[in-house]
Amino acid sequence: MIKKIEHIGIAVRNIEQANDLYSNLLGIKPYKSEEVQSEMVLTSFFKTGDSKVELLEGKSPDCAISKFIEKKGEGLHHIAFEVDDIVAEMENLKKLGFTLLSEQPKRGADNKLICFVHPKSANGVLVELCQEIIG
Ligand code: CMX
Repeated sequence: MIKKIEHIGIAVRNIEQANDLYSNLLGIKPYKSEEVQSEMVLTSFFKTGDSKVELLEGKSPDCAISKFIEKKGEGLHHIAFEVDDIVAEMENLKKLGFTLLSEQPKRGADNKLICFVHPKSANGVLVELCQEIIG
């Protein structure tokens, strides 16, 4: 079951500059910065009430974020929904005809198991499912 919007991902060219900009915009500092090797991205997170804003900078020209910026420019990249049971939700969405980008959940930033739904099967929006890793 979908619990809430966990975060919104924003693709940026320079995360240091974007951190300053979003710190000014939101009036808070990022609570975490993290490199996710598997996705080749640098990330930082801002708490905005119950949800978060994630900034993402690509670490290599052929990673998803760099390709996205090359094609569309900086901006909204994905929307992430928190779920209780990511495996069950993946099965459910698969049965409903959505295209998942991995067969198994992967380890993502901010202590989460994650899985993406292809934007072509979700009205042009890259959707992420995420589940907090406990322990
Ligand atoms: N939102 C909406 N549409 C997107 C998109 C996005 N974030 N990324 C790509 N697309 C669109 C492209 O515009 C393109 O559309 P057209 O065919 O109409 O031009 C289509 O999807 C295919 O795009 P592509 O450039 O050919 O890129 P790929 O097929 O190589 O990859 C995708 C697209 C979504 C499968 C890939 O970006 C992916 O696997 N994403 C999930 C992983 C990810 O985004 N990781 C970074 C974040 C990690 C984190 O949060 O920690």
